[in-house]
Parts: sequence; structure tokens; C-alpha cells
Amino acid sequence: MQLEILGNADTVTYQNGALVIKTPQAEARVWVYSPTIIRVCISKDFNHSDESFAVIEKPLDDFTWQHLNDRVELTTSALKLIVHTNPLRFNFYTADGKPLSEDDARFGTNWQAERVINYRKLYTDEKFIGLGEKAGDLNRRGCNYVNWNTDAAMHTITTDPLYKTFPFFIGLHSGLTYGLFFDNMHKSYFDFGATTDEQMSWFGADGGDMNYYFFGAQGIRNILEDYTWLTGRMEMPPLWSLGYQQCRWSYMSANEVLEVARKFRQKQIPADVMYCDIDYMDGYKIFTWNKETFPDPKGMIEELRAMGFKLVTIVDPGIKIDENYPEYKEGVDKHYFATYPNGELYTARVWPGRCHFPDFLNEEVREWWGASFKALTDPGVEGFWNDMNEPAAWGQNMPWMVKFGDKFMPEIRNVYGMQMARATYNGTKRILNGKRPFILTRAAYAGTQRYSAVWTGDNAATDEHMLFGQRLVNSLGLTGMSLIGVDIGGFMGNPTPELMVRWNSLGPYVPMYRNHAALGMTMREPWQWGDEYEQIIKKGIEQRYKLLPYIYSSFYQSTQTGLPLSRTLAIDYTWDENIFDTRYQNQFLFGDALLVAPVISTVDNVDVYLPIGDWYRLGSDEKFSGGQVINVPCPLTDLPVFVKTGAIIPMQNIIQSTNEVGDGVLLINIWNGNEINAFIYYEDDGLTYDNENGIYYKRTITFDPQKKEITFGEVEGSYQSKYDKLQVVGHGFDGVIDRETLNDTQSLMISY
Ligand code: MIG
Repeated sequence: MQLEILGNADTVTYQNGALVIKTPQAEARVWVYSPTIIRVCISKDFNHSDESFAVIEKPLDDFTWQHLNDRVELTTSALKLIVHTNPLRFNFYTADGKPLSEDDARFGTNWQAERVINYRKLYTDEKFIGLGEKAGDLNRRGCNYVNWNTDAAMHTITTDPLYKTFPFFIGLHSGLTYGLFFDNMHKSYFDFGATTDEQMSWFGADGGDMNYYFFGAQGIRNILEDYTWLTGRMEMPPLWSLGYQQCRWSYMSANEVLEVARKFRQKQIPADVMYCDIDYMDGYKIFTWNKETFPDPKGMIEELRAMGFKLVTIVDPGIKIDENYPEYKEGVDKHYFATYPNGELYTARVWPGRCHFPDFLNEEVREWWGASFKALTDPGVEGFWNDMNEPAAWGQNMPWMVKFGDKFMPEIRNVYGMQMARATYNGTKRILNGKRPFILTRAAYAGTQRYSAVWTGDNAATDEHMLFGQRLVNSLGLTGMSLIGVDIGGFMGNPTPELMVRWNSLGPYVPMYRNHAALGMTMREPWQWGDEYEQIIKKGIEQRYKLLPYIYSSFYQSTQTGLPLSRTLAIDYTWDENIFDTRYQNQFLFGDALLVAPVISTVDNVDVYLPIGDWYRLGSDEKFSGGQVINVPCPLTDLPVFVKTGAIIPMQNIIQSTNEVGDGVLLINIWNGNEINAFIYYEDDGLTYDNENGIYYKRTITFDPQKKEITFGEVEGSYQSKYDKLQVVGHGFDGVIDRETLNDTQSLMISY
């Protein structure tokens, strides 16, 4: 194997909005996407189609550049890129010249066979966060990772790779922030100083170009906003998907599904969603129903609907080889499946037995797949769970020569699941004719937030996995994903009743709250744990429903800014060393106002680190000063959750599902503080795309402690709020704020 270097620049020209720099060995192009986003693409064989599955924006033609002796300087209003020409190196600075991130001066970018690698300077105090669903600590310094979407069944808390690929990380040093997105879908590698004696960080891929977007905005919020501008943001999810979801592999019959749903209503435990895992199908054939066990899907779904439940069904990519199966016949006739290089169809075994695999990279195949959902939408399914799309098959080792169109498996593996989710989203959105589909996918690539929610796959029923799962959720939140779930209770193995209770006290603060378990595991519904525990779990679920107005508004924030619901403390407390301490690294903000400290089930007090500011414990309104570690009780009935002073949290009274109208009272909870604070309240019908036509209800609620005034801003949008009464609930005020019931009031003076 030879090492090929990038070499010295021969020519530097400007062509169609890009700087084009040629060396004898390669060609580099530089584009500016915004003042804070610069793209560099270095290639030995420049690909003119320049296809990306992640990026949805186009470059701007807005930068200045000059070619000096040994370098080219490109400047935007926020950044300076210095390209050294001998040899070619790319170094990024703030506008006033502070280094943000630089090539390693010795090695820069080079190739070994098809592998392309970029070596970067490592700063002494540099930390790294990101890469989405990855094992390890919040600070990824000293770790290395591989992106290669994998059915990581039985994974531990150190397994790598897992199911998803998000080649985007954020670097922190010298009080400065930057982000780097390596948009390359081949198998890729990231090393944050792990195996370079702390001299360099490096990343690369098995093929393709050294194609990266550099984000130079200051502050992680701004970087996330830029990253999600570039790769898209989620749209408003159906409100019902934010309620409690009950899943299992599998509820084996329509009767069983209905029985469980009824029991939620009898016991008055709120819930919105029931799931059908693979056993609803006829011989695991996608888009079919088992005629014996699910004889009348429409009837079942209508009964569920009458109880206020939605149904989500699973689909896998593998299409069973079966002459009597229309999807198989059509897929073969139209050449929709992956092949060997000689044109034979590739076959592997998975649940249905011998299967073929749709080529989701082909738009016609995506259309066909999407349209096939009629078999599920006709009887009334509105949620579609995409599993096994790494893609997975028994043996887990798809041969590298398998072809998807003109590309081989290793080139497309990391985007396959995302393209399946895209096909599912577009297809079901069309068929549902104005209703929002709910899509959930296991495999993903950067940009998946535009189509789907994700969950973290097959975890285990241990305390350690509960904490790890939260870390994965928080890290996924740094990649544009916001609607994220973990299998509450643990997929493999059986939780102790205490763990089940504890996990359900965290559940209200997991963006997607879904209880799920593997085949053969104990039953997991809230009533399986004895009376006393059932009541605690019920309280947890009720907490989720109380918080829904806050949660929904917070998802609106995700759609506008790319900020996730569950936020590692690194987002807002970036320079506070304590938040990276492995004892506190799982703590997170849930929306703007709540700080949650996940804690194992076997202790009844715990150390919590409260960042700077004052905080109230949610359960008791007890006040604490931040910037210190506090030891607090954490009985199974009270997970440590804290509220920021000045916080405004709209809540509602308990309902049994999002389908219920409720009592029309919106409870504006306010915790006393010293500084003025505002919250953007958002509501729409939770079900359709009418919100895109201005049919929503949005207003800013402001609390000004100096003026002792709460202001309800002008309502934007034409949606009629489902709450016709407002009640202000004060916390931490001397004396009680009257629980005054207001109508559409603009401002309210309070006395305390
Ligand atoms: O080979 O559909 O991660 O959630 O219950 C296992 C059965 C296939 C893996 C998923 C899991 C699901 C299970 N699936």
C-alpha cells in the first residue's frame, strides 16, 4: 500500500462560487454556505454529481479571497480560512484571527489506497462531543469510533459501532467552539487523540472524498442551529406520539392488543399508543396481516381509536421470497432488489426466511415502498416502525459485492436505513392525506431528523444501560435529532421491579416515552409490578401528560432552532468542567427549564451537580444554589428533577390520552427568580399539516420579577387553543399567588 499525499497547489481559481485548488495529486474545492459554514471537499476524482443525503442547502457566493505568496485567505464576516499552498493545508480562524481548528501541519489530508484521512492539530485543552449514538463518555477525547451501521443486538455500554452514523462532532478549546461534519457515507473512523499520543485527532473513510463542513459559530446552540439549517430540522410530530407508548415483541393477537389497551383505561393509566411487532404479519411478510391472530385489523384499530389509542406497526426491509406475495413478484419484475454483480438477486435469511432487499437509494423503489403502506393505512395505522435497516440479516455480514443500483454495499450501508425511513415517511405522508405520519427508525444517517424519530435499539434491563441510554439520547440531541426513545425497562433481560419503577420516573423526560421488551421477557405493562409500584409508575406517566403543553412547545423549538428536547449540559454550560465529570455527565436539561439527574434504582440518595444559577426541586419547590454538588434524597417516588429559577412551564391537568379534550385549563407554572424570562408557547391541532398554513396558536409568555408582572403576548396564528382558561401557579413566591383563572388576558400583575 502506498501513502499518497495531497501535495502543493499548482493553481488556485474561482469557479461558480467555489475556490478550486489543484495539486498534481488532487483537487480541493471550497464553498461558503453561510458566514459561519465553510465546506471543503478534497478529491482525487472529483464527483460532479456531488450528491448528499444529508445536506439540503446550497452554497452562497459571499466571501472574499486573496492569493498571497504561500497561502490563500478566504474570509466571511465571521470566519477566516487560511489555505497554505505548500503543502496544501486548511486552517480555520475566527474573524479576529483566533485558531478554531487546523490541519496537522505535517500530514493534513492523505490517502492509503481508497482510504482518505484528515489529520488535525489537537489543542491541549480540547474536548470533543457528538457523533450521535456512540458509547463512551460525554467528552470523547481519548476515544475512537467507527461508523458502520450495525444490528448491535446484545450490545454493552462499550460496543462500537451501534446502529447509526452521525459523522458530526463539536470541538471545544480555548473558550472557542467549532463543529465539523464529515459528509461521507462510507465506513468512517474518528479518533479524538486516542491513538496518536495526544498529538493529533483524525478522521477518515474507506472511500469517497474528504468532504467536510466546518462550523465556526460561537456557542453550541449556534452550531446546532447552523448544522440543522444545513441538514434540516424535524417537523412537528403527531401529538399522540408524545404520549405514553406501550410496545412489546410481540402482542400476539388483536385480542391481546385490545386487552392491554382496555386495561390502561380501566386502571386510568394514561396512554396513547399500542404497537404491533413482527408477529402481526402473515409469515413475516411485510404489508400483510396474520389472518388467524389479526383477522380484522380495521375492527381492531377502530376499537383502539374508540379508546383513544393509535397503532404503530413494524416493517423490516427484507421481502420474503414467495411466489404468492405481490411485493415479492413486483419487486423482482421491476428490478427493485439488491443484486450480485452478475445480476442475480442477493438473498439472505431474516425473519421471513429467504429474502431480497429493496434498493431504497433508488427513487422509484422508494415510491413503490411508500405506496405499499396502503395495506397498513387502509385499516387505520398511522405510525410506522422501521427496524432491521442497517440492513440486518442473519449472519450480519452482507457481502461487499452486493449492489444497490450502481453502488456496492459498503458505499451505501450507512444511509440505507435513512433512505428506508425517507421512503416510509414520504409514502405514508402521501397516503395519510394531510395527517402526520409517525416514523421510527433504528438505523440512521445525518439528516434523518427530516423524516423520522429514532430509538437506541436493543438495550438491556440494567441500571447501567438506563444511564447509558440517557447519554445516547443526549448525544443524539447534538445531531439534529430530538424525538428519541430508548426501550424503557430494557429490551434484553428482566428488570427488577425497582429498576422498572426508576426507569419510568425517567420516562417522562425521555423525548419518546416507550416501554418495550424482547420476546420471552416478562410482561412489562405498568400493572405487572404490584400495587404500590403500579401507583408510582402511573404517577410517572401522569407527569408526562401534565407536561405535554411544555413538551409540545419544546418540540416546536426543535423545529425552529434544531435544539433537542434532552440537552446535555454541555450545550448551555460548555465551559463548566464539572458537567464532564463522569458522575454528572448523564444529567441533562429537558427543554429550557428542567434539569434531570438520572439515577440508578439501588440508591436512595445521590450527588447531583447543579450548574451556576438557582434551582428548585420540582417535587418540593425546595431551593438550591447552583455551582455546587448537592446530595439529595432520591426515593423511587422522586427522581431528582430541578427547575431553573424564573422558569415558565405550561402544564395541563391529567388526561387519559391526547385524544381527550381535557378540562380546558392551561396551568402556567412559574418559579420565582430574579431575571426576566420568556417562554414561547406553541399549540396546533397535533395531527395535520394545517400548522403549515398558519393554523397554529403561538404566544410568548413573559415573567418580569422586577415589575411583578406576567405578560401573555399577542397570539400569532389562527388556531383556536384547546385551553380556554389560564391559571397561574406560583412556586417559591412569598405567599401564594392566587390561582386566578384568566380568560384571554394580556398581562397580569401579581402580588407576593
Ligand atoms: O431480530 O422485531 O430492535 O425492538 O422488538 C430482532 C423484533 C428484531 C429488533 C428490534 C426490536 C424488535 C425486534 N427486532
